[in-house]
Amino acid sequence: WEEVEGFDFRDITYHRASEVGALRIAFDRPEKRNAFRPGTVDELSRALDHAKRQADVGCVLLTGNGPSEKDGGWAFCSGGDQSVRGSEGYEYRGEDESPDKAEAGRLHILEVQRQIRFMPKPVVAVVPGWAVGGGHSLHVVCDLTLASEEHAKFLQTDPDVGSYDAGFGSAYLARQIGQKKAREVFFLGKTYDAAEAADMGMVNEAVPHDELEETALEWAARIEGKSPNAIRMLKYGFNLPDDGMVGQQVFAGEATRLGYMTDEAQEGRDAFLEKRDPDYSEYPWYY
Ligand code: 1HA
Repeated sequence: WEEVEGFDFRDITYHRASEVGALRIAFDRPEKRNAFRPGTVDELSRALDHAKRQADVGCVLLTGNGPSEKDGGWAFCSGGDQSVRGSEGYEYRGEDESPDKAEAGRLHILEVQRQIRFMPKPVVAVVPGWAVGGGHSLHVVCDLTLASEEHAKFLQTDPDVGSYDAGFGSAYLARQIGQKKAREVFFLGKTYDAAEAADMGMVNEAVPHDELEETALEWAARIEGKSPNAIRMLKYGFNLPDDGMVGQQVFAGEATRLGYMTDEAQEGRDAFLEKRDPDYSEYPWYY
């Protein structure tokens, strides 16, 4: 892994694989079980935006660094940092955080969820430990989840702390594991290990902890070997039925992008620029 240049992140690390077109974004607050504060979310958002734009990258790995030096615990992400949660939502507080009033009441993690959802390449949640609350929802929204057999644990504490991801975190989870099970996750707040989560269908595979990163890279390499357009159309196709008209808009945008690449569409553009009627006679009405 090589550090991606041009960023000076505090709460995350951002690396590029040396031999595979893959990026690794990792929460880097292991002593807090990788809880995210507003600044963490901003950094994550910037990294995801950068990752989206890398034409030679086919896969993004989202993970959590560890273990904690304090107690050796592992975490993917434990959700919103409860110590900076203000009465208007999550607000900046503390020495490095901007006191800008306009930034208060922020729930920008939902924007990050949309960035992952609409990322034109797969995002894999690589879960080395706890995935809790808003951290659980992040793994739910990722395209695939790979988990540590020994240390991964999945838990929804949202209703314990008076929070609720009534969007992707619950509704999309219900698509993955069914309504009864998803309601169990939120209403009972049980902890599931990687094998249980895989049985439920919210984890793709549980692997031994020391093979986690290596397996994640193998997955990235497999994805990277495939047709970028095919993977992208499939991702947006999978999203479409659950994303309503936004899903249609994203998928249709891809259809238009591909359409623009045809001679037929270019004839329309050329005719306009040459101030003549378009001649589509060469282009069949396919059936
Ligand atoms: O639901 C949403 C949203 C919904 C809609 C829109 C936006 C949303 C944005 C966010 C969220 C949420 O994420 S709500 C859910 C917030 N997260 C939690 O309720 C999880 C709280 N943490 C825990 O339940 C546990 O810490 C744990 C199951 C993750 C781990 O337990 P463990 O292994 O026993 O460790 P523990 O000793 O509890 O934690 C280690 C250290 O990490 C503790 O600090 P220390 O006492 O050593 O100083 C602990 O306080 C800290 N820590 C863990 N999680 C958080 C945290 N500190 C702040 N915030 C945390 N989330």
